Amino acid sequence: REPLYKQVGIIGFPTNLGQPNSGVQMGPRAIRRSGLFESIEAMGIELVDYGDMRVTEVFPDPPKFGLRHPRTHAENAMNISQSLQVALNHQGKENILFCIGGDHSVSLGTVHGHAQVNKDMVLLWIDAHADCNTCLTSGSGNVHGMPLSFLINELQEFVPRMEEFDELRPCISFKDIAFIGLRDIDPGERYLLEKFGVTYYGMQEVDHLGIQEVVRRSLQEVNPGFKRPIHLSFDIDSLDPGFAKCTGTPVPAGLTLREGLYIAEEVHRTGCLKVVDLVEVNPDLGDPAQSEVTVNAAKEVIRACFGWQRAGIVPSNYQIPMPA
Ligand code: B3U
Ligand code: MN
Ligand code: MN
Repeated sequence: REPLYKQVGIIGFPTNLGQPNSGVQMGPRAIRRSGLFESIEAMGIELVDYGDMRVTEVFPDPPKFGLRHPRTHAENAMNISQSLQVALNHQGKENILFCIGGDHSVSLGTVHGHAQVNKDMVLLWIDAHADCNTCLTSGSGNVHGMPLSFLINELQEFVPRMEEFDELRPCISFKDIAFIGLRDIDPGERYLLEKFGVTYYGMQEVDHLGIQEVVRRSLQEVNPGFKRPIHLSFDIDSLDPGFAKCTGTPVPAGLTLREGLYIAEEVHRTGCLKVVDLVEVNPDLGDPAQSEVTVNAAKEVIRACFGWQRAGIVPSNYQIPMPA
């Protein structure tokens, strides 16, 4: 089978101020060294590496409404959005772009940027957490648990105005988002998910229905007929800590690597997958063996997104050896 994509783009966003642990800014570097590029080459797909965007830290930057580093996040999000729009316009619509974090605050910029280019995009959020806290419902003040509150139209009445974020207009509706893998949801988040009748499949639903049905329903609900571009935001902490220990907030009883790969493979198969975030890999947490397991899981999810098959692939230049 011919690959669906001619070109894979990669862009690194080494943020870490969306959460308290240092090390997550090393995600792009670790994932670039994981053997990912060899897989891209083996499939005969062209790689365009846009490098890492420079992340800035603004001083002074006291919390607002409990939200830590508001000016820093607003500025980085606008820069991420811009970089992503430039890369997407450069790549052309038929290709796929990977955004490597960094913590999940990067999606504040990536989803915003993607929505400017593909106005009708839908969003799949694969995560242990719902990341839709407002700064008022958040118990932590960490922006990696809040990116969706700035992006979702319906949530704006619950978010206090912060002039720093004025340019970051909301760009997506709850009905265009499906969540999979949730198992650590804060009360305010659960309230909002219920209030707006959001499509979400927590681990209880994954156990009840099976991953196949969960993915089928998620796609059917947000993207019937596979007509709209898909943004897949994959937080590595959606996976069980047995497969991804090296992340800031691991939560037990998560997706197996097989379930994670199945999601990526099925979303790939729709032909609509345009942008993928792979976030929250922190190679500095845990021991070196766990770090390797986590980075490898990220690599496997990424390559499933661009069409790598677990049954193996035939490299584009493969020649079958023949007897003389
Ligand atoms: N919901 C909690 C915890 C959390 C969110 N995202 C991650 N952890 N990775 C919060 O801080 O908002
Ligand atoms: Mn997340
Ligand atoms: Mn998470």
